[in-house]
Amino acid sequence: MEDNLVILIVPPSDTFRQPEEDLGLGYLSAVLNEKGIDCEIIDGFLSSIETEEIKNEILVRKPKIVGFTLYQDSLDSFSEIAKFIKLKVPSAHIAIGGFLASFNYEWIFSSFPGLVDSIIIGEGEVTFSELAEKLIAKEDWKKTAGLIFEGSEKPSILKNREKINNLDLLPFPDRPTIRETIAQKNPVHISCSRGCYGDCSFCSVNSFGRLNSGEKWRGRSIKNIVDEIEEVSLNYGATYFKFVDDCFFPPDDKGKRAEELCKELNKRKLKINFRMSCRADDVDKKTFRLLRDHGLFSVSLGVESIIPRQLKEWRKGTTPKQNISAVEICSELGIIVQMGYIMLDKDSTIEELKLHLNFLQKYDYVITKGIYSCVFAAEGTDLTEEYIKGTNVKKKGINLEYRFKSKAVSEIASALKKWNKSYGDIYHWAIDSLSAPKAISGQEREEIHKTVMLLKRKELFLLESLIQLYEKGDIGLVDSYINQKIIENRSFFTSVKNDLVDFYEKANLPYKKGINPYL
Ligand code: B12
Ligand code: SF4
Repeated sequence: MEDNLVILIVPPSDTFRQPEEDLGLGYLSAVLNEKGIDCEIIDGFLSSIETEEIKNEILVRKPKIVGFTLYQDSLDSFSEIAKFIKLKVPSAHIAIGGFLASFNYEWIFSSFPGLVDSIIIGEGEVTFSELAEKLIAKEDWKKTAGLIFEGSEKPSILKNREKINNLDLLPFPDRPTIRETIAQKNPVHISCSRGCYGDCSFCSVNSFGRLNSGEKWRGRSIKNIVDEIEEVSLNYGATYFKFVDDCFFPPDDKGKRAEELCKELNKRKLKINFRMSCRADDVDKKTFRLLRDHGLFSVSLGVESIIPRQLKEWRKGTTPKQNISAVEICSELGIIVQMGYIMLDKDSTIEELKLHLNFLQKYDYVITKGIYSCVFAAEGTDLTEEYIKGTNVKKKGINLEYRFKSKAVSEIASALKKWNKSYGDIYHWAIDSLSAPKAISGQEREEIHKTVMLLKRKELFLLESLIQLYEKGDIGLVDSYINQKIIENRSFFTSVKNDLVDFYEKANLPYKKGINPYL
């Protein structure tokens, strides 16, 4: 047993999503190593390391602590590895963390009895390093704030764990997979801030922030961010960056942070390409022109809807006008918009569907994640709390399923879902290079954008036809209509698939197929 060794694992995932750097574990590892505790990361997802190989590594190294980050699509590989550890290296402490673990701790303890020693709730660095120090010193770890264990009391202790207020005090994250990341043409991740000042009821980021006490939005200083960008550029030649924070801007910023960033990049003569996420009401032309001129080529924009009812119920805090203006500004500036958009919820009506359709048709050049988009009631969110009180909902594992109130909407939603199930893999493949976004040239982006538009327009035409069927009084024909369309379009999708194979080969982009567990 290596008395001082911590191994952090991203288990292999069975998913259509393409792997990217895991900054969460990178930060945990950097903090532990800084404290003199040996910490290594095995990214089974990104590095395609099979569970057998991970088990072997653990058997040979016999770590003191094994930490896992969990997603729904990696639960099987996690439980296989954890069972092996309990059998072969029983002295190792198994800790898990991240969003899924933080919101579903009761379900985890009951689904994997005896496998998990502790679950770290919320932000991990301080809690996990305290836990590791106590375990190494053989002290009682059970009173550590911010964690929970099987049989422990409900997490009133969690409230004691403060969020890290000054993020500049954190070391830069360890990046054991950076060479692979760049070779896979993935952008290098940078976390410029944590949390979001928004309060959307469906949002996991919002509820995750409430698991620990402290400020909602915390930003690193621009100097600290650019120091890291510079270091990664110089050491590894990285030029494409993904700012993974959900909201680059602090509240009431009025473009100040963007100006500061651009000034600092100029001062150091750093020429980078980057993507960021923000709210629609953070977009103004002057700021975004400046950002574009300093490398912003893509923005993940939380529009969600243009229906006042939905924006209000979801506490989005933006108006349809602000949402539309943000999309128009980005398009005018030639910035790709990866638009967060949720068309359906349990109260959706046909009239609302028509408004969505008009909007999506008018601004069809934005990238969306497929025509079937339905509000996801994630565990821990206010929306889920509210839905649970309703009668049309049932729990399936850790997911909440609900029915649509309108029969017609329900028929159309099922048809769209069926369509996405049939061809969603091709759609996802097509948008991935734009939505990740991959480190490809502007010309390649334009080329793949054309393919995405072909697919998207087909989906929008389909939605229009379904609404027309309803208006003609033929809602009963929706299912047979979609079945017919799925068959009719086989050769179209085969030809798009061939184009994608060519494109990915030409652009030298890897792509791993997988299933979408959410459809
Ligand atoms: C980049 C990203 C990805 C990347 C890389 C994933 C990764 N492994 O980091 C990719 C594109 C692959 C991805 C995929 C998915 N993602 Co994602 N992703 C993000 C994003 C934008 C940033 C992650 C990040 O780097 N954060 C910054 C770091 C510092 O924070 P962190 O990762 O949360 O880690 C901290 C804590 O969570 C905790 N922690 C995490 N793991 C562990 C483990 C241990 C042992 C301990 C002690 C602590 C700990 O400590 C860390 C340091 O404080 C987040 C949004 C967000 N705000 O985080 C969504 C997010 C995490 N993703 C999400 C989802 C849903 C997914 C997918 C399931 C989507 C899908 N439809 O398939 C897939 C899962 C596929 C998979 N198996 O990974 C959701 C999770 C929501 C939820 N309730 O579970 C988020 C929150 C987005 C959202 N707004 O809803 N994602
Ligand atoms: S603005 Fe975006 S990140 Fe912020 S709370 Fe709303 S959905 Fe979440």
